Amino acid sequence: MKITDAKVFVGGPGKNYVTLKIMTDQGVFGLGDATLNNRETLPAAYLRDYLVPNLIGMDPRNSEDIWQFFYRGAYFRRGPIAMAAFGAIDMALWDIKGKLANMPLYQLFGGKSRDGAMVYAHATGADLPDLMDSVARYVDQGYKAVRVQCGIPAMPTTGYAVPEKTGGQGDFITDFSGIRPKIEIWDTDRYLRFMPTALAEIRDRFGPELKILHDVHHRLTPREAAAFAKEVEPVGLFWLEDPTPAEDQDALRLIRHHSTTPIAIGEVFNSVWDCNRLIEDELIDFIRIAVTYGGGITPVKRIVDLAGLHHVRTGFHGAPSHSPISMAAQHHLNAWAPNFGIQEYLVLGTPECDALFPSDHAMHDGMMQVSDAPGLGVDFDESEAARYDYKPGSHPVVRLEDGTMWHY
Ligand code: GCO
Ligand code: MG
Repeated sequence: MKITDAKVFVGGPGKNYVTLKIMTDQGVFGLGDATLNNRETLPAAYLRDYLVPNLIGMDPRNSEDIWQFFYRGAYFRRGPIAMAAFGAIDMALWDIKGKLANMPLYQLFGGKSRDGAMVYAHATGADLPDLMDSVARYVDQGYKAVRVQCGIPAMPTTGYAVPEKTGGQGDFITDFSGIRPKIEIWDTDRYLRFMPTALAEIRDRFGPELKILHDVHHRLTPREAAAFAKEVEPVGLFWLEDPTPAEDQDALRLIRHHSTTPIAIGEVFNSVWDCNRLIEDELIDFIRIAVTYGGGITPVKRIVDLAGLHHVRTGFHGAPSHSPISMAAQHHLNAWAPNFGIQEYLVLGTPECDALFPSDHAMHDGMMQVSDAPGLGVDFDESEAARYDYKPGSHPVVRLEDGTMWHY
């Protein structure tokens, strides 16, 4: 069996999804996602210029050897651009494998460990009453878990992932007006004075059953994060995410020594070598790596197994930047993983997105039900894809009030 061709598409409804389609001499094709938010053209170019020409002629069933060939063969290892490109190939090869076996991928991993996988939604508010309304809407829809982000009083600009105005909806991260980013102003003291009380009020209003998550988005120092994690212990958070910039694996030790609040880290990781100490030293509770820029199913499944040895559960990244293809890969891992924790999930389900990526994966009452279709269980409509082009966009960047650059 041979790979005969592979095509890369960039575009989508309100997103620049990077979609890889690998064709074979037996008519079976596989799909992969290489979307790297706001840097989408780079994994696409890596695929087109270097990887696809090497793929042609390879046996698509040898997904392990192909992964090693690209990873080891690159010589300069790791990094989100390369790993997103390898990830797309790996997903597509697993998709082909599942279609050849006529089985959904979770069966190839070891079958189902649960009926549905719990997801969390993003509740956001320009201020606390606005956030309460947003949480209530998700609770009414049956969600069991919500991530809560709120505008901070007296902060000079809107904060991370919150709407500018009350009732605002949507993706507050990418600004498609061009590649020059907007600037957000951050003040840690104002955040630390406000957020613990806000979290306590959310717990009071919604009671003990709701799983409440909060994303600090890398903005605190280890000492500040330790104090914050300790202060919010009575709220009983499901997790506190990215309390510090995640490159410094040892920083987590200070937080761990001062608090029992569960910690989730990893959405910016792309290798086991970014998180092996965090896992082996049991400094985190949830690993957030994504199948896309974690290099695909092959390496991420190994991270899940390592995590399972150390009481670390999964909480794969599921920001709207991931296409339904990599989300499907995660749905299959979530159905299988003995140490599954939760899945971040934003309803992509616009009619346009469903038309581009038809699938039977379905969300009911805050639980994801994995599709039983062979492979990943997602299709890609090329005639729909022809409607979209790449649109330049950017994340905001963050500065302190005196102009110092800070972590986004
Ligand atoms: C999350 C993340 C994202 C990131 C985004 C960056 O927890 O979902 O923090 O929203 O900001 O993926 O591209
Ligand atoms: Mg996050």
